[in-house]
Amino acid sequence: MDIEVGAKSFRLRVADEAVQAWAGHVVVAANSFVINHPWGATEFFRHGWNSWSSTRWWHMAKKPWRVWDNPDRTLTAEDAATDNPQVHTSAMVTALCGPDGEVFLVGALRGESPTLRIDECSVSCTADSDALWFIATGLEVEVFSDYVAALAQERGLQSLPRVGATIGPIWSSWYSWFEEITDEIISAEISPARELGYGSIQIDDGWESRVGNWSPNDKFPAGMADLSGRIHDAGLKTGLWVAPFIALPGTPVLERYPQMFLKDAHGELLPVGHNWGEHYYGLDFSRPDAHEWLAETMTEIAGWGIDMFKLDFIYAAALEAERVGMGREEAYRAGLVTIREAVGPDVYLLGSGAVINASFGLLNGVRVGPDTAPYWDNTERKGDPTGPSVLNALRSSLSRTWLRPLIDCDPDVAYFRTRGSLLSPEVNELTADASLACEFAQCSDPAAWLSDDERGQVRRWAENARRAPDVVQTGRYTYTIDGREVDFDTYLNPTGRVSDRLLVK
Ligand code: 9PG
Repeated sequence: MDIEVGAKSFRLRVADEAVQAWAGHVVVAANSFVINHPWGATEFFRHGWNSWSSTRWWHMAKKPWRVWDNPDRTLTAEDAATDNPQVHTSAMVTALCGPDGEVFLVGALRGESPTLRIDECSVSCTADSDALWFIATGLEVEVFSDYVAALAQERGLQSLPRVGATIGPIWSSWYSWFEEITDEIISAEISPARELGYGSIQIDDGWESRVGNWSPNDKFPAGMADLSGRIHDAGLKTGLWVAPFIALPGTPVLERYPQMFLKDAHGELLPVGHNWGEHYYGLDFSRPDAHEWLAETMTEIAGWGIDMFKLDFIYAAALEAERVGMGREEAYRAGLVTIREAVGPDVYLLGSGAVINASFGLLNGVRVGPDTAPYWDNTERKGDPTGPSVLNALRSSLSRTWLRPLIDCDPDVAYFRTRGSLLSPEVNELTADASLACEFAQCSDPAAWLSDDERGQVRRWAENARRAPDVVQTGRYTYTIDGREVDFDTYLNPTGRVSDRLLVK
C-alpha cells in the first residue's frame, strides 16, 4: 500500500489485510514490516528506550546518536538488546522530516519492545509480539499529538493524578548532596521548603543500608517513618528514592534468593547494569516469588508514610534474559502492577530509568532525560549523550514533552543557586523555564546555599508552578509561558558560537 505525503509516496511493505484505516490515519497489525520512503538521508526523530536513553532529532547522514564504546553504559542507558552501531535505531516511535517540513510518523500502539531501524530508504518496524502501529503524516506537533491520542485510546489509559495537583513543587536531595545525606541535612530543609512554597521533600539515594537492602542506614538513626512524620507535620509530602527491581552483590535478597534474579542462557546471574562502582542484578518478574518479595518490601516502606516514590533503575526488569512465559516489557509491567497494588492508588509513582513504552497507565510520571548536573556540558564523556549535564537533560526532555497528555514528564531539577555550581544565571533561568514548560517543578538547591535574591527567585518560581502557568509550545524547542517567549533552541541548537561565560566550560 502507498501513502501520499506531499507529492511523494511512502510504500508499506506488508500484507494488505494488515493495513486498516483508523480515524483518518492508518494502522498496521504486524510484528515486522518495512516502509520505503522517498526522502533519502533526512532528519529523523530518535526516541530512547528508557528515561536516560538519549532522545532528539538527528540526521541520517551522521553516525547513530547513541553511547559509543562503553558496554556498561550501553547496558544501563540504552536498550542493549536492540542497540546497533551500524544503523539508526529508535524505540517505540520515529518520525521523518521531509524537505518542506512535513512529517511522517510511525509509532507502536501495542506490542513488546517495539523497535524501529531507520535508513535513507526505509524504516523497519519490529516488535516481539502482538504489535499494532500507527502512521500519521502532517505537521510535527499534530502528528505527535495524534499519536498520543491514539495511544491513550488503544491502551484505554485513565489519567493518573498529576504532579502539580499532588506533590509539586518537589525539593530533591540528589543534585546537591548526592549520597551524603543525613537525617540532619534533610531535616534542615523542612521549614525553608514550607516557606519557599514547595509541596514535598524527596529523599534520594543515600538513606538505605545498601541498594537492594531497603532499611535505613546509620545516618538515619530515627528511621524513615520518624523523618516522614516531621515532614508531614510541616504540611509537606514525603518522597523517597528506591530501586526495588535491582540489588547489589552482598545484599540479603541476592544472597538468600538468587533464584529470583534474571539469568543468562547458561543459567548464570545476569548483570543488568553498572553503577555505584559495580554491576547490579535484576529481579525476574516472570516468577511469583519475586513478586512476593517486592510486595512485602514496598508494603513495608509505604507504611513509613511515603506519599511519593522515585522508582529508579527499573528498566532492569525489562532487560533481555531467560524468562518463563513472559516477554521482557510484560515482566516490567507486572512488577509495576505489584508496586501499585502494594502502595495503593494515591501514592505518586515517578519512574527513573523507566521503559517509556511500558510505563503508561501505571506510573504517574517518568524522567524523560539523563541526569542534569550543575554544569552545562559533559565534555569528559566523549561519545556518550547520556552523561549528566544540563545540555543532555534538556535536549532529551524537551524532545519528549509531547508525551505529557499520557504521563507527567520530569525534565530533572531546576537550578537557582550559584554556590556549588558552574552554571551562569542565564542557564539557571533556562532550567527553571524548562520545569515550567514541562509542568514538572523540582529543585535540589539547599536553602542555606542560596542568597536572599536566589531565595526570592525560588519563591516566585514555586508560586508560578503551583498556579500552573499557561504553557503553549510554539515550535520544536520554543514556548510561550504566560505569554512570555521562551527559546530553548538558541542553547540546544546554536547557529553561532555561544559565549563561554554562559556555558562555563
Ligand atoms: C541516585 C541517582 C539519582 C538520579 C537518577 C539515577 O546511566 N547511568 O548509569 C545512570 C546512573 C545513575 C543515574 C542515572 C543514570 O542516576 O537518575 O536522579 O536518583 O540515580 O543514585
